[in-house]
Amino acid sequence: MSDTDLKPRGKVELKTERPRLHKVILVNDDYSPREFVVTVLKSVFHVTDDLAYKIMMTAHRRGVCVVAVYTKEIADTKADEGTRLGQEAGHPLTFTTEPEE
Ligand code: TYC
Repeated sequence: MSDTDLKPRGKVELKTERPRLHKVILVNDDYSPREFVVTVLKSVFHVTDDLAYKIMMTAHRRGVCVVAVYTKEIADTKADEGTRLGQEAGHPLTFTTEPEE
């Protein structure tokens, strides 16, 4: 018999944690045309015209607006896609991401 007793002592708690969600944030600027921002929001985030307009106007008035929340990888991909569409059209449109609390 070995000297090492490997029997588990006490209860082992198995916790499955949900992956932390990340916010995609639309950042206001002075140059991207409003209609262009609405078009990008609709194509990348599949929101209605009405919601896209509200998100754009919130960012326009307050400086930023949370567009949606996703797992980190999807949030980063969507933020990059929106920012890239702006760059390709010559606009400084910017999306960032940050983890939810
Ligand atoms: N502020 C821009 C304008 O007046 C419109 C705009 C809104 C740009 C939201 C970016 O995230 C943005 N043309």
